[in-house]
Amino acid sequence: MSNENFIDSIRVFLRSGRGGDGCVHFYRDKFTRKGGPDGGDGGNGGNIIIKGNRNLWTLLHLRYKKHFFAGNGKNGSKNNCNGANGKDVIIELPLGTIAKDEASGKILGEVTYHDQEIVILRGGKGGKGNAFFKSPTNQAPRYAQKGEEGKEITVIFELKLLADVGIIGFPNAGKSTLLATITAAKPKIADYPFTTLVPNVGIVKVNEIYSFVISDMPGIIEGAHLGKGLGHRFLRHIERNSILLFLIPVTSENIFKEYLILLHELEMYNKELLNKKRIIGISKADLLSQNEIKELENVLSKKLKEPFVVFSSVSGYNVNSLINKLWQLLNEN
Ligand SMILES: Nc1nc2c(ncn2[C@@H]2O[C@H](COP(=O)(O)OP(=O)(O)OP(=O)(O)O)[C@@H](O)[C@H]2O)c(=O)[nH]1
Ligand SMILES: [Mg+2]
Repeated sequence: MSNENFIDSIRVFLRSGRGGDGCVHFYRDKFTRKGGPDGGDGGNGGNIIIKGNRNLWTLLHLRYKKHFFAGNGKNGSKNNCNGANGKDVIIELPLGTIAKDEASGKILGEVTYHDQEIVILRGGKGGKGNAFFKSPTNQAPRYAQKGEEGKEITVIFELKLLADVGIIGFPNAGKSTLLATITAAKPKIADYPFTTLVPNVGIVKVNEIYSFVISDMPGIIEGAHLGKGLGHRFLRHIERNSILLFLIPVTSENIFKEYLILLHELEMYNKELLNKKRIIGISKADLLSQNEIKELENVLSKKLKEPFVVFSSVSGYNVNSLINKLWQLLNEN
């Protein structure tokens, strides 16, 4: 995937509930042989509802659940008892997801804020019981309404993915290798600078339900904001990332200096980039011994205000802890 934002889309089959039938019944007891009509109404069929959830970032959680059936309404009964409504189905979606009717292409709804609920397919209405039809001219109606059928549609959920996390670093820092390690993306990786020419995007699965989007980009070098190297052309992409992951390899001659150069380049390009949440990944930890890693961590924790993780894409060391930190950062306000 060579585009920095791409469309995640999923096709689902939806069926709303059938409405319950109205009931035909006349009141009877020991003393009343010919009571009035008391048949209750049928319950409404369940609706299919979409709901915004700010903790979802992709549609991955729907990959294996493609059919949604809402419950049917119960029939009305005697004593003016109305049938219960059918159970609604609530489908949680990331903010920004659009629901489209596949057949007509019509947009049925778009979730834009947390907990927003939109009914995209109504259940059938429950039928009225015979009590409802009683009138001065017809005191004993012998009929009731049937419940309405549920409806069936195929819907496409579409989400334009913007990378939530952008990986930034000098050429050869291991940005694309990290992307390839934690997502299914297959970016080109090589031991020469400027292997990556355009950003690559991938989805990181945090667990069965949650995932987020990450992208690498061409390496940034000193003077990038003046047009040196390639990175400047893509700096505008990171304006849309909510977290910046700075990648600096343990082989760097001076980790702090490298970090400051990267920060300076971003600042010169657009000061506001420095307001974004930052985390620092120290890559290629497999090139150090456990003792060296401990020492490095000690130094870093004294000098850095930002969260950091020393990790290795090659050995897998601390990769999960990096993913968890990114997830945490992404979800804190
Ligand atoms: N030992 C070790 N080597 C790594 C690791 N990650 C990446 N490398 C190597 O570092 C070199 C550069 O890796 P890339 O992932 O292409 O680096 P990049 O930051 O994407 O580079 P550009 O696209 O050129 O900016 C390759 O030879 C990788 O095999 C790691 O965790 N350990
Ligand atoms: Mg690369």
